[in-house]
Amino acid sequence: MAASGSERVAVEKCKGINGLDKVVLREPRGSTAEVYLYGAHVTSWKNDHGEELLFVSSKAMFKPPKAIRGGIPVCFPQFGSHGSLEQHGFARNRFWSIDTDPPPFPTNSKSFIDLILKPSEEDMQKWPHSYEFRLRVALGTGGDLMLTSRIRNTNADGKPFTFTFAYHTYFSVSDISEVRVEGLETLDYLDNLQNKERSTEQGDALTFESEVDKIYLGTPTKIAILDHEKKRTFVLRKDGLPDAVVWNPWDKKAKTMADFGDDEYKHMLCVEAAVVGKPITLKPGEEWKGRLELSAVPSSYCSGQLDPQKVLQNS
Ligand code: TA6
Repeated sequence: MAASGSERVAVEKCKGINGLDKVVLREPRGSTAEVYLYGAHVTSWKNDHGEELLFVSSKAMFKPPKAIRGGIPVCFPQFGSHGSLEQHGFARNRFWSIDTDPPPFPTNSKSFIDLILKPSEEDMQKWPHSYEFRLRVALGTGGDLMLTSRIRNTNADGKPFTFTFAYHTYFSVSDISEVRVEGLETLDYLDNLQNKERSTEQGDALTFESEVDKIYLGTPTKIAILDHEKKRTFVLRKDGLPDAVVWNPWDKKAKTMADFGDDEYKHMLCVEAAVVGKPITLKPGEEWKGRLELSAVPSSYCSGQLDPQKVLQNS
């Protein structure tokens, strides 16, 4: 029965693009989020004005085995080309299930879904390890989006395994040349455009005027993305995810991507909570937890003088 205006269903299972299963989360004040079981992929996060906060390409293919271009792909058990597996691992192009019996995990949100991924025979050929990957996607009161991953080593042969990981978040921005990122100043990074060469970031906020593909090591747990035009600040909080990747393909790379529009680089920025520099190793029975919390707050911004500390402190 379709929900009436007043009666908002907090968690709705339905069909999305190409008939793929998805779950819609609704929060009483109006925020929403959408998650596809294909890749446990968040493809939409809207505030209580119905404004979309995540970027999804108009050319995104909702067709396995291609990963969905945009939203929040989950990179596991390998980030990028940091290993012998396919780029960004295989979790983002697998069908996940709804976890009907998750271990206790208290939350004060009513709008959440638990998803689970276990290895298939095919995966075991590529990555010979048993694991349980549980992902909870939740909408908090006030519309914050929370993703919590719990990965457990269930190998019966006593073998540990090692992995890297990222929430590859595509933020929707008004104009990339007007965006600043606060919290990564003076940090060391690996430059993916310079053969992963290690360098140190300059002292000011990041701004964007060309292709960028950097892995910042050992970042603060809070990073701010300020969208000047929209007077909006995304605050990214992370736990168990020491690194952060910043990516924008800019014009040339954009033209080489079939599932990405030539000018779409102007309206997106990836800032990804990640574990890359120091991969995680789990012995059988051990569990790792990685949590991401995203908020979108009005920027206390006026006439060119940004006070990063105020943004990071107040939010
Ligand atoms: O996170 C940045 C990055 O690793 C870039 O190197 C770029 O390749 C991007 O991910 C997108 O990767 P994809 O495999 O989704 O095309």
